[in-house]
Amino acid sequence: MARALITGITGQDGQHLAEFLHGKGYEIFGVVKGQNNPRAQQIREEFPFVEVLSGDLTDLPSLVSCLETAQPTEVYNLGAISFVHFSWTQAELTANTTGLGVLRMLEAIRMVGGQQNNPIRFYQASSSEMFGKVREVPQSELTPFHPRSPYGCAKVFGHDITVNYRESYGLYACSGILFNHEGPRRGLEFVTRKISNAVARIKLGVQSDISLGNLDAKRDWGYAGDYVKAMWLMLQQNEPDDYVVATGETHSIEEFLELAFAEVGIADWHPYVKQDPRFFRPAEVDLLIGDPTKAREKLGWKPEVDFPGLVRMMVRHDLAVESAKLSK
Ligand code: NAP
Ligand code: F7E
Repeated sequence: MARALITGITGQDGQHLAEFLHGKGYEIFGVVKGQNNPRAQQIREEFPFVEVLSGDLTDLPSLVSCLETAQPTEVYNLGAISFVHFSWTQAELTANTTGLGVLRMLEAIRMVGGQQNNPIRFYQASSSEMFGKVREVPQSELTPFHPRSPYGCAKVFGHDITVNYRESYGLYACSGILFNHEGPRRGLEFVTRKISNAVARIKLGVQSDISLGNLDAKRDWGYAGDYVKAMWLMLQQNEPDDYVVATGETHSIEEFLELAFAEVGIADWHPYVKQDPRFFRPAEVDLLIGDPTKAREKLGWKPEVDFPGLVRMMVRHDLAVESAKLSK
C-alpha cells in the first residue's frame, strides 16, 4: 500500500494533499510540531484518516523517528516558515526551517532508506519567490534565481540541495516550483485571504475598511486544490525532475480587490481600502508569471479553477463563515 509522510500537514497545502491522497487510497502520516500544537486537534477532527506524528524540521532525530514509524513510500516536504514578510523578522529561524530543514529531511531519508526495491520518493515545496527580481518573463525551470527575501534565499538552498542529493546519491527527489496558490484554507496573513475575509466582514457591517501594503504587485495566482495534484504527479514519473506549476496568467492586487468587492455587490472598492506602510516589504517581487509548459506536457497537469473562480470561491467561503459567527 502507498504510504505518504507529509510535513506541513496543518498548513493549507498539507490539508489539500491529505484529502487528495486519501481519495487515492494512501495511508497518511502528518508531522506536527510543538508539544501542544492546537492545530493538531483540528487535523485529528477534520482528517481522522491522518496519523499525527510529532516532529520538527529543525530536529533531525525527530524526522528519523517519523520516517521509521511511517515507513513511507513518498515524503512531501511542505513544512516551512512560509510567510515572506515574516521572514525578515526571523531570518535565522526561516533559514533553519525553510532551508536547512530540507537538508535534514534528505539526510533522514538517506539514513532510513525505505523498503528494499521501493526507495522513498521525495517532494520539495520550492517557490516562485526564488525568481524574485525576475530575469525573464515568464519564468520557467531554466530561469536563473534572484531571491528578494530571507524566505526566497532559504527556498533556493532547499531547491539546490534537493537537486544536489538527487545528482549525488541517486535519490528520487523532485522540486515543484509552485507559484502562488490560494483558497479558503489560506492563512489570514496572506493578501488574498486577508482581502476575501475583510470583504465578507465589510459586507456584514462588522469591519469598516482594510489596510494593505503595495497594491502594484502582481502574482500568478492559482487554486491550491489543483496544485497538490501536480505534487503527486511528480512522484509518479519514471524519472525525478523539477517542474514549474503555475497558471501562466498574472493579476494585480487591484484586480483581486475589484472582483472580491464585486462579488458582494460593491462596485467601487476604493473607499474601503487604505494603505499602511507596515504592510510594505524591504524588497519586493513585482512581476511573477510562470510558464507551466513542462508540467502540462510531461505530467499532463493543468489548472481547473481560473482567477475569477478562485476569488469567488474565497469570498463566498468567508461570507458563509463570518455569517455563521454572527448568528451564534
Ligand atoms: P502554510 O499554510 O504556511 O503551512 C506551513 C506549514 O509548515 C504548517 O503546517 C506549519 O506548522 C509547518 N511548519 C512550520 N515550521 C515547522 C517546523 N519547524 N517543523 C515542521 N513543520 C513546520 O504553507 P502552505 O501555503 O501550505 O505552503 C506549503 C509549502 O509550500 C511551504 O513550504 C511553502 O513555503 C511552499 N509554497 C507555498 C506556496 C503557496 O502559494 N501557498 C507557493 C510556493 C511554495 P504549524 O501550523 O504548526 O505552524
Ligand atoms: O503577498 C502584497 C505583498 O503575502 C503577495 C507564500 O505562499 O506565495 C506566497 O508569498 C503580494 C506581495 O504572498 C499586503 O507585498 C500588499 O507583493 O500574499 P502574500 P507572497 O509573498 O507572494 C509564494 C509563492 C510563497 O512561496 C510563499 O510561501 O501582496 N501585499 N498588501 C500584501 N501582502 C500581505 N501579506 N499583506 C498585505 O496587507
